Amino acid sequence: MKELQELAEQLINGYSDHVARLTQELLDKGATPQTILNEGLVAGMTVVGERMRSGEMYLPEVLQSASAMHASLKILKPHLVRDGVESRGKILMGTVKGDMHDIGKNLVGIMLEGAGYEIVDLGLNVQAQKFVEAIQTHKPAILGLSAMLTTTMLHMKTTIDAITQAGVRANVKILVGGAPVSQKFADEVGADAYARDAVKAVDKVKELLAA
Ligand code: B1M
Repeated sequence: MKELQELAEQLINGYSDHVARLTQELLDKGATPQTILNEGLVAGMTVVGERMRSGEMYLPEVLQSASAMHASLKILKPHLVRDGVESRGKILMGTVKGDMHDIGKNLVGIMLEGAGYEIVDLGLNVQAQKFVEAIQTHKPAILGLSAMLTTTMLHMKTTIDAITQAGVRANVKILVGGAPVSQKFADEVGADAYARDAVKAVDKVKELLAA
């Protein structure tokens, strides 16, 4: 679809207004939210990542693309989330300390909300102690940790260690994800599960709660 390609291009250009308008137009034309997400937004963000790495795009431009992605996700969210579903369990989420990436984590949260789970989102750059306190306060069934940098992913271990030291590790199952994270890394840091993307995250949460 030509509009999906245009959506990806406008996202790369960082034009939030155009991205929002195109998202609505695609929905009106019957495109599914998943198609818009994967073939428009994620496709565009992949190019942004490549250009960032090669030095063709700088941080301010990448931030504009991120804002454009947020503008589209705001419109897509009600279509990804089912209304009036009784909560199937509480999930605490956050991006670990030092990490300012939240688009992927937000997407995982939206998909989990759509699958009927209640989300408590601590945001980004979350200190280990804040996760510990939130587990004690909210008593979630699952904690979802996100990291996008090879440096910050190490804070997944710091966070899990802090949770263990606080004596609440047995109260919560831990799911980890983010571009540099792998099943091997999840095993090394003592997580209960790893998910490659938002769709897999929903599957893993279902498996963890059934276990
Ligand atoms: Co950053 N950045 N960034 N960045 N950024 C990456 C991650 C990078 C790969 C770009 C590159 O060099 N090619 C690179 C990391 C290299 C590395 O460590 N291996 C990088 C870098 C280097 C940096 C800075 C250090 C740049 C600098 O300052 N010189 C800096 C670090 C800041 C910090 O965190 N301390 C930085 C900053 C930023 C912005 C703030 C400008 C912005 C983030 C804005 C925001 O999120 N609000 C940004 C962006 C946008 C990106 C890229 C371009 C896009 C990330 C994204 O949103 N992708 C990214 C390159 C790329 O990934 N293509 C890049 C779309 C999103 C839907 O996918 O986040 O992968 P993703 O989430 C997926 C899965 O990973 C998974 O499911 C999601 C949905 O399917 N997932 C989970 C994620 N969390 C999960 C949790 C789960 C389960 C699955 O369970 C709980």
